[in-house]
Order: sequence, then C-alpha cells, then structure tokens
Amino acid sequence: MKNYAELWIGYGERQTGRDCINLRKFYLSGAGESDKIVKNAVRELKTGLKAMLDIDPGIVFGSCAETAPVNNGRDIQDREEYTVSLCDDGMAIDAKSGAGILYGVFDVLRSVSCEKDIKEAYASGKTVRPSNPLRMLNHWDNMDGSIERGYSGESFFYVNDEIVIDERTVDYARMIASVGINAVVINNVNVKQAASYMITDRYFDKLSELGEIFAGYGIRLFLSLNYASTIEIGGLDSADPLDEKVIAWWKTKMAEVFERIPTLGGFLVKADSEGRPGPFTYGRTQADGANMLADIAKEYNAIIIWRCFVYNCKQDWRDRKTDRARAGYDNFMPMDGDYHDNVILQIKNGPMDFQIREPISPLLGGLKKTNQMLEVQIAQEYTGHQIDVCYLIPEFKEILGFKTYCSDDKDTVADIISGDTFESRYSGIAAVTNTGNDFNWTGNYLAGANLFGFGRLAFDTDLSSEEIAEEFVRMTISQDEAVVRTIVDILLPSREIYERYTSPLGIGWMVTPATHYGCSVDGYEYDRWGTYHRADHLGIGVDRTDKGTGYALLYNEPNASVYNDPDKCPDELVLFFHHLPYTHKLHSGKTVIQHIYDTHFEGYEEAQQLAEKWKSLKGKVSDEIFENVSERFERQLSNAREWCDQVNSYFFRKSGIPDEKGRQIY
Ligand code: GCW
Repeated sequence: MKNYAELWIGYGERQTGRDCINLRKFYLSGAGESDKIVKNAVRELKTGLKAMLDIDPGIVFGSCAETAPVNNGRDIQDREEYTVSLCDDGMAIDAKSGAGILYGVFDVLRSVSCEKDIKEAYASGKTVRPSNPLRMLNHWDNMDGSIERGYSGESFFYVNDEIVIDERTVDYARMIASVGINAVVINNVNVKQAASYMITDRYFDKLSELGEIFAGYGIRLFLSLNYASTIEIGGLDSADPLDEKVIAWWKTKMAEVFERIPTLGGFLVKADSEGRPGPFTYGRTQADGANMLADIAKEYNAIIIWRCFVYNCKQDWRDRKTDRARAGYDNFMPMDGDYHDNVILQIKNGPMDFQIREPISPLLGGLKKTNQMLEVQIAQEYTGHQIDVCYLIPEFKEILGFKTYCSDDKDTVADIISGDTFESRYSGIAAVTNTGNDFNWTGNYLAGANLFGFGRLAFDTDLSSEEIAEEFVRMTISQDEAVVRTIVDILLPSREIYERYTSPLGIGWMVTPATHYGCSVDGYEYDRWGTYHRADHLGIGVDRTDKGTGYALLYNEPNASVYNDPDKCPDELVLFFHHLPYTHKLHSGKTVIQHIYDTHFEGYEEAQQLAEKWKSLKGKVSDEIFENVSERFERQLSNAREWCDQVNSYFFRKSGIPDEKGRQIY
C-alpha cells in the first residue's frame, strides 16, 4: 500500500470494455521504443489495462519521427498532438513525439476509466492538439517543507532543506502528465534562504535527477529565481541588470546551471513585488531585468517567465489616488514590445489577487507585442482553503472566454494565451498549485477536481466544466451514475455559492488578514495593501471610473465604456468599478443592500444543501473519501454562517436599511 491516494491514476477494476478487441493491440507511431517517454507510455498502458480490465495488450511500433530538442515554444503543440483511431485488431496512436504518444495513451486510459464505449469514442478517430503551448504548475513550496498558501500538508519535494525524490515524485509526474501538464516550477516565487542555493552545486544532482524523471513524462522542470542572486549567493554588491559584473556573473552561473541540469526549461521570476528584490532598486525597468536574464538563457534554449504582480504594498489607506488595480498595467504596458523574444510575462487573471470575482487583467488584451501567460490559482487562498468546496473550472472558463477586443477576431483570453492572436513565440497558462503531502494530495478530495480540471482545461480549452467534473468523479471516486450525478451537482455551482456568502458584487477581500480564510469585513480596510471596500453609511465600492482612479479606461472599447458606466457594468463587478449608494438598483432589479442580504442568506443555505447532498453518499463512496469531505463540509458551514451573519450585520449597521424579508440580522 502506498501512503498516498492514487486519485485518477488508481486504475481500479472496471466492468465495461473487457471484451473490446481494440484494447488488445496498440500500434504506436511517432517515436521509437527506445524513447524514454514512449517506454513510460507503454508501461502506463499495460499497467492501466491490466488493472482495470485484466488485459495485456500487444504493442507494435510504427514509424518514428526525429526527436526534436527540448523547446518551450509554439511548435511544441505540433509535437504533442495525437490521434487515436481504431483498426481491425486493435487501435492506433499516432503522434510526432513520445509526448504525443503518452497523451494518446492517457486518452485511451481515461476512456476506459470512465467506462466509455471504446468503439464509439474513437469511431471516427480522435485528434487532439493542445490548446496551449505551456501548461504549467507553479509550486509555492519552500525548502523547509512549508508551503506558502498550502492547505494540503507539507511539501512532497522538500524536507529540511533537502530535495526528496521517491515513488511519490514519480507518481506525481504520472498524475499531472495524465492531464496534460508539461511544465512545473518546483519552488516558491518568493525565493529565500536555502532556495536561493538551488542554482548551486548543493542541489544540482537532485535537480538533475528530478528533471530527468519529469522529462520521462514530457514535463519540463523550471525553477523560481532570486533576482538578487548576484548579491545573495554571488558575493557582488549589485543586481543592476545593466552592470557588466552582474551580467558576467549570470553568464557563468547559467552555463553551470544548464550543464548540470540539462532538462531545465528556464526560470520564473517575482521581482520588485512584496519585498522581493528587483531592477527598480537600480532605477531600471522590469524589461531591463527580464531581458538581461533572457539574453543569457537564450543560449540554452531557455525562457524567462517574469511575473506582472508588481504593485505598491505599502500604500496609505487614506490615499484614494493610488489604485492597486492599475499597478500591473502601469508597470508593464509602457514597455510592450521591449521584452525580448524568450521572455514571457505571467499575468494573474485579475488586477488584484485571485479574488472569487475580479475583472480580467487589462494587460491581457492590452499587450500586443509581448509573449503572455495567464496565471490562475487552484490553491484556494481566497476561495476556501480546500475546506470549502469551490470548483474553479467554471471561473477559468469565464476568464478564457472573455473578449478583450484586442483584435478583430481571435480576441479572447484563450486566443491570446494560446499564442494565436499575436502568433507569439511562447505562451500558455500556469496555475499556483494546490498539492501537498496529505494522503489525498489536495486536502479535500473534492479539491482534486481543480488539479485534474486545470490540466484538462489547459490542454483542451473547449472542454466544458461539467465534462471535466464528470471525468474527475468517475476516475477518482465512483462509476455509480447516481453518485456521479450528485458529486457533479455539488461541484458545478460551488464557486457561485462561495461567492454568494463571501464578498459581494466583485469588491473582493473582507477576509481575515494574513490567513485569508474567514470573514473580517474591515480586516484590510485600514491597512497598507491597497485592498479597500470604502463602505460608509451611504454606500460602498471603489470608484475606478474616469472620475475616480481611471482604471476602467484601461480596457479596450467597448469594455471600457461598459465598465465605466454603473448602468452598463455587469452586476457581479459593479462594486469593483463604482462606489454606489446602498439604494442603487442593480440590473437584477434589487438594490445593492438587498442584494447583499439575499445572496448571503442564499449562499449559506445553498452551502447547507451541498452538505446534505454529500451526506446522502454515505456508504456509496469509500469511507475515507466520505469522512474527509464530511469533515470539511462541517467547517465550511460554520465558515459560511459567519460570513453570512457578519456581512449582513455589518451592512445593516452601516446603512440602517432593514432586510425587506425581515430575516434575522444581528
Ligand atoms: O496572493 C499573494 C499571496 C502571497 C503570494 C503572492 C504572489 C507567493 O498572499 O502569499 O506570494 O500573492 O502571488 O506572489
């Protein structure tokens, strides 16, 4: 027995498919049997089919493409594409690389695992080309084993400043490769202490071993980099990106790093953000910093992913001119076109910080001459800490589908990050991951749907939230139709329910400072973080219109005009863009205050209904899963109740306006 769950690669026994002739022989073409990814693919196929159906398939190798060198660029999608089709005595997986074959194998295993009719599923051949070149997970794991914003135990990569490589490491690679992840950053973007030494001899051997394991599953290893390495580990007195000594140090360093870790894809950098060092200290731009590193990394075919989460975190709450929402745009937009071609800017989905509802960052659709990557967060920092169930795939679908109007066609976020809109050399999507060393990897079993779902969606943006949820439940929890239905019905509305009992109408925050779990309406109101709701006895919201901070105007038309006008702005974002009286009527016909009361009472009630649904599964799912999720639901309900009562009481006390429906407010 392993000391962790195998989730969707557990390959428990299945009933359907045993007599399917097509599963008895596989013709693989695209890479040869000596390719190490192909070896892993074949092992996976054999293990999976044996365990699920007691079938030992024959393997026939067909034509073999040339193995191209490691590359993070656009053409990667050509090599990762696969086609699965039926033949008389088996089935064929055609690709142009080992990775393509591996993804084809996982497609077949998924179908078997979901008890699909194989003949039907592949009747006309199925070709899938990944929607995004880079499909990444960002770990915020620290080398002491703690995880920043981790809610699933400690890191499985590090113990006491050492890198741990064991069976779990390999199963992790299998698990994420199975949903299409092809790149992983294994350390926190806040690079401090031991992590600064990742690029030294101290860790090279382990990193090289890890990189090889990942490479066997088509995954490229990335590291977060300390921008001030020249000072902190190099003994120089500067990290000025234009300083010759600094440049020379990096040249030597990178030569060493890429020699010792040949599989390394590049680096992720958080600079000039929340106390991390960066080029601003030397009066240089973000582009100066990114380009310096990228020019050196280029020689090794590597990329620099540079985060846009740069803002003033020492704001004065009295100051109404400074608007944190503008910061990313103001810091990065003026240099559009200046970032070198192996730099990617990594942009959080919203302008603030992973709130339950935010508008899309105006950099997405603003930047036109820069490689871009979207950053989302499946670690539930602001969305319930993997205690509250919050299936995030519907939110990600909204983000990807958002029309930025940056061009006549292909203007959605999905188009931009796929690289199609601007034919970008590098692009993709990253998620701050939600894993840890808990038995079930993600704290709450249901939070596994976000890990599974992120990968599936990044690989195939056209999949629906429901299809993904259903696959997750069938592969991980149960095949029983009623159970599948019940859990899918819990997952699908969970994000909107969470939104209803927490902060209203896009304003965000109102969370307990530091932990970010639980309600504290004024927790950040008189603090330095730039995250205010500005409520008084008359109204609430931040004026980000042309009369306020001007943020609304950073969007392309018609989005700018829509957001700038309280009568056009969608309800769910209206307090993000406008300061409004409690009596302001929303499109829904309700006043702001009545909306707050209604949604909070409803949200809490709906959370109770979700918990009831879960209770009905006793005896129908494993005890381990049932108990884990039940215990979380108990905590979710007390959390939801606090949110509901605190928010309602707060706004009743501020506004003095009673609830039309006369419900109990304190
Ligand atoms: O959401 C904030 C978090 C920080 C995090 C930061 C970031 C890694 O509260 O913990 O630091 O974002 O994205 O860099």
